[in-house]
Amino acid sequence: MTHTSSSDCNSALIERARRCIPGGVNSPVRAFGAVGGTPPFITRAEGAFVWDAAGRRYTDYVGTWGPAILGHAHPAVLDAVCAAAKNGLSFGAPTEREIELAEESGRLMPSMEQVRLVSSGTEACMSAIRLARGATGRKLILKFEGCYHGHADALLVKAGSGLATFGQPTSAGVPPEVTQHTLTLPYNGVAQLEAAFAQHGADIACLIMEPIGGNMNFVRASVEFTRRARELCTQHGALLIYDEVMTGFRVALGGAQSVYARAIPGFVPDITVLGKVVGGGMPLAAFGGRRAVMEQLAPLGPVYQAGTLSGNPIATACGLATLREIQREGFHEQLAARTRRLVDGLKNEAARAGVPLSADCEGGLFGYFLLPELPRNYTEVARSDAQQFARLFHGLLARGIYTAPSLYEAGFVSAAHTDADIDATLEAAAQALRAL
Ligand code: HOZ
Repeated sequence: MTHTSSSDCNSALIERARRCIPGGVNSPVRAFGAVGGTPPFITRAEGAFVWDAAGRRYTDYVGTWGPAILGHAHPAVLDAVCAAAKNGLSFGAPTEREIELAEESGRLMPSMEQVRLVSSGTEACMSAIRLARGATGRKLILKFEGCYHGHADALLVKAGSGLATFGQPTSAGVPPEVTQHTLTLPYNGVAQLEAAFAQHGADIACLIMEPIGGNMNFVRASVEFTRRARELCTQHGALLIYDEVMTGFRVALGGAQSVYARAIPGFVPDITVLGKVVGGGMPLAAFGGRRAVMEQLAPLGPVYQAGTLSGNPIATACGLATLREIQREGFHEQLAARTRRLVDGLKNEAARAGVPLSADCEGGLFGYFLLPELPRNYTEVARSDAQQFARLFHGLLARGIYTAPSLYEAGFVSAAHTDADIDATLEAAAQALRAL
């Protein structure tokens, strides 16, 4: 069945939303600014599908931007959330489930001897940076172009999707004094990384990186780049912060750090940042690392960090139920196989349609580019033809396939996507690619 993306219902809603919410949305990429048209207003989600206000069903590859690894409204997760809600919504006091979630996360990612729970990826990254600065007594932060670590002031420099999509290299409202201690380098640039440490090594508090750049679509850090990042941090006494908000529990049960540890024996970050899957769809994120570093946090240490909703009982119930489900035998193998089937299929269909397309995936995370070769950094991603991407996006949406409305965003497959769903997606993609 063919759909149109701008139904009367959705158009009426976005017009109404624009009157009372800036741009009509509560997070910029949802406004479809980069692709044009009207965003579907979602009324319901179940399994691999979302439904809009006009009652149209879409196969969903946004997956609420990552948390929905089990698919939407998984029964075991819903049961856990409803049971928790009956006992109260928020206590602002310690609960046993916080311990369970910290223990479980640390068991799956042993680099995290201790874990602190917060409410969003932005908060987790911001707190991890403060911790690294407090623990090292240094000021400089090293980050990479196209990597997004939330919207804390000091991190809004060349930060990929959202900013990239809207052509803002940084944000208004952030004084230069606030970002003067943030050094930004090209992703995968080993020589530039070495030069930065040679020049500033003694002042660098931390290097923060996405192991797979998921806010410039899907760009892998090379093994050599990751190895050098680890070695240089160790050599110069800087902390390596691995932002696994997108990759954590999604690309593998042990996160991207377990994937890179296969190629770099003994590889571990100093601090890991988690979000999305760890909260299963509720506002929950975390950061964790070695005990000696984590114990710099208040109330034990001098680095202050706090939150009324941190470790919220509903969010921890949701996260725990999700983490338990993804530990079922063969979960990630099957998820990876489905994602691979999608990515290989897209490449085949593009080749048949004569459209240059490259694509990559790891576990349940994927990306595709209207470029003949996979890009290695933000500059190469930005060579994509944004208009052609928008046409492909709308070709898919009109055929009931909901993908990220920006060429700088990654895609997400869930355990609820069946082979038949993937095949139907590929059939829609074949038509949309031929129509380009
Ligand atoms: N930060 C997300 C993009 N990488 C957007 C989240 C949203 O709009 O929900």
